[in-house]
Amino acid sequence: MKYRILKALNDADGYISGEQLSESMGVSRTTIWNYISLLRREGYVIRSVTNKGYKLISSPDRLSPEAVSEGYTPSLVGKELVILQETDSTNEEIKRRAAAGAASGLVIAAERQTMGKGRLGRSWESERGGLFFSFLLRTELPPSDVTGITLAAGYAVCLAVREYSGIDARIKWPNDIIVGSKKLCGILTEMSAQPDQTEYIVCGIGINANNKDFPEELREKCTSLAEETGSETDRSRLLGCVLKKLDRVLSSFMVSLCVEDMDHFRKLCVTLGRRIVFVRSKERIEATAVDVGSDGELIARDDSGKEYSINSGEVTVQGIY
Ligand code: BT5
Repeated sequence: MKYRILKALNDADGYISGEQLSESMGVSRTTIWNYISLLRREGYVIRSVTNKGYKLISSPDRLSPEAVSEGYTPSLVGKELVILQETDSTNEEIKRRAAAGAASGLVIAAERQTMGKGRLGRSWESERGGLFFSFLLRTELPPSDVTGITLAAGYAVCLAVREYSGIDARIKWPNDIIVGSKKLCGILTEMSAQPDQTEYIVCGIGINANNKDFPEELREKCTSLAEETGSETDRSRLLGCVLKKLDRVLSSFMVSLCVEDMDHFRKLCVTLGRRIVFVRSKERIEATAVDVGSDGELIARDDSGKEYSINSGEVTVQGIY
């Protein structure tokens, strides 16, 4: 009932009367009033004016499972959703629960991480206002067949951010999401596997949403939705949007993205056509990124025309952080 009232307030173009609300919900006006009081206690600012009714002025910046799942029935990612106030790292939390038998599709989001992780032992700034979550996928495919999941996850996040905010978010291969030349989102994929069989994959996503006070050393190279749009992000709605895209992209994921998604990925990938630097057998190589192969590998060509296929590791892209 609370969420139906909230939705009606959200959808209303201006004020909505107590009478309208009680009629459409089939409850008394006193019940409506009690729920309005409850919502106010939870941080929603709702104005009430005699003879006009109620108007939602603002919502608290808090993740709500009901708001995340609104209008979306997951077939895979998000079948179970857990929201924590604080954890060390949502990837670690998923790994603990995976070891205890958690099912594929579990999503864990946290309002704050005390030890947010990047790749290669780096850390991820995880102050309140950001969106931090991870999902669990169980598969028995060989590890070599699931490497494209990281690419698919970055693609899904990029689509969701573009749809939610309208900003020109792009992908820096394999899966950083950037705006202009600054990083908006990072993705960390980890897996538990035998040489020939995967047990599970944990994919963790950090999106800078309403967090904008970054430490000095990061200010020049990262950005947030708050900075880019000049307005507050409804993080529950954004998370719902990302989960929906992930669910669609990963439900049809068979070793690689489908052809249409792969073509779209290439269009959104800022790395293509740029000069890059990477290391191969301890040698530093400069080349131009020319394509992304169907398994997600980056294809680069050096000035002598020699082609390289890059599957992982660090790639520096000229002009981007
Ligand atoms: C990543 O690593 O980009 C992967 C980040 C994954 C974070 C998510 S949050 C949910 C889940 N739980 C976790 O513990 N992790 C995942 P990498 O490419 O190594 O980038 C790390 C580098 O990005 C750092 O060394 C900083 O330079 C920079 N950085 C740190 N925090 C940042 C932030 N909030 N926004 C932009 N850049 C940041």
